[in-house]
Amino acid sequence: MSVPAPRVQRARGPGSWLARACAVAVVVFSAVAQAQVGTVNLALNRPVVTSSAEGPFTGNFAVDGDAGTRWGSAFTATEWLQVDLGQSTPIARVVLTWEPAYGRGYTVQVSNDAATWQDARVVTDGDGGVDDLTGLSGVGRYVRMRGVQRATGYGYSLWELEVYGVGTEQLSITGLNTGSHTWRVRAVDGAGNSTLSSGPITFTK
Ligand SMILES: [Ca+2]
Repeated sequence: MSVPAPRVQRARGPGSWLARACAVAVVVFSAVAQAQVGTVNLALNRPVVTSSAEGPFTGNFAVDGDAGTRWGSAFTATEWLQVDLGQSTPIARVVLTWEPAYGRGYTVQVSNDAATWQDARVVTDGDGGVDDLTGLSGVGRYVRMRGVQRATGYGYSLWELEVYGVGTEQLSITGLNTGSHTWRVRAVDGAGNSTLSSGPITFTK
C-alpha cells in the first residue's frame, strides 16, 4: 500500500549555530517508514444501517463476528449495507464474506457523514466467497457496500463485513550521532496537510 512517508523534523533550539548545524545534518540521515494494515476489525459489533433486510436476516449479523449468521437484502440490485465505525479513520482493507447470494458488481465506499460517499473500490467481476480488498486508501467514519449487480435472483447476503484501518507506523532513522536527541515528528499526507507531534521524543543513543 502507498502511504506517504512522514517527514521527521529536528526540534530546534533558539537559533544557535549548533541548532542550525544539527538541522542541516538531518538530511544525511536515512529514514524508512513502514505502514501496516491494522489487525483490529473496526466494524465488529458497530451500528449498521441497511437499505432492506430479508426477514430476520438483519444487518447487525454482518458485523457480529459470527461466520454462521448473515445479513440478507431484498431481491433488488441496488441494496446496500453501511457500518458506522464511530470516528473518521483511514480505511486500508475491507473483507466481505459472501453467502451464495453474492454481489457480482458492487462498490465499497467511505463517508464521513453517511451522505456524501467516495469510492474506495469498485468491483465488477465478483465471484463470491471471500473478497479480501486490500490497498484501500479512503478515510471515513462510515463504510458501505453498495450493490450494483447481483449474481443470483436473490439479494445480497453477507456472512461478515470486516473493516481494517492503518496500523501503527514505524519510522527507523540511522546515522545518528552518539548522545542525546530530542525530536518532534511532522507528518505530511499526499495533499500537503501537515501535523506536528504534540510532544517531543527524547532519547539517548
Ligand atoms: Ca455474521
